[in-house]
Amino acid sequence: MTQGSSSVVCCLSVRCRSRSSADLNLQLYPGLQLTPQRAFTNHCQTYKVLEMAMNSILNPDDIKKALGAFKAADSFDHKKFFEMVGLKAMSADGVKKAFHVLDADNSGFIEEEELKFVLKGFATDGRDLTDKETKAFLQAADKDGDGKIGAEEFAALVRE
Ligand SMILES: [Ca+2]
Ligand SMILES: [Ca+2]
Repeated sequence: MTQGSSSVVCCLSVRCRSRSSADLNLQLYPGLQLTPQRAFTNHCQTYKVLEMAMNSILNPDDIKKALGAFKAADSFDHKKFFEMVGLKAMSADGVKKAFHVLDADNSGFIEEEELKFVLKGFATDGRDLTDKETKAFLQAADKDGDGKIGAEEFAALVRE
């Protein structure tokens, strides 16, 4: 997992519902070996790719435990979740990497729509957040009030 890794590795970020190739954004992730073509063969495997990327940052067992703790609708608590998955104690670099995984369309922000599916960025079987949870999560993170979560807002939130 060094920056100087010789293998060029790509993470394909494309929303499941969109088939437009214009939505394709390539992101570099150390440690992932999927080619864009292979990932795009089944664009609904996107979350699988995100999961793999997240597993290279966090401990999969911790992710599993954290997802299990918030299985019930409207039970999501971002503070406890970030602590359980190990993000709270993670280096700034690791938090940044996690942010880029969760920014599925690579726009530089986690928008409300991405936030709703944010648990799928940790594991493909992660549930969707309810509208109430999504709004509360966004409100907690969105300090500048632009309706989306930037990298710095995300970093601040996981440290809370
Ligand atoms: Ca985004
Ligand atoms: Ca914001």
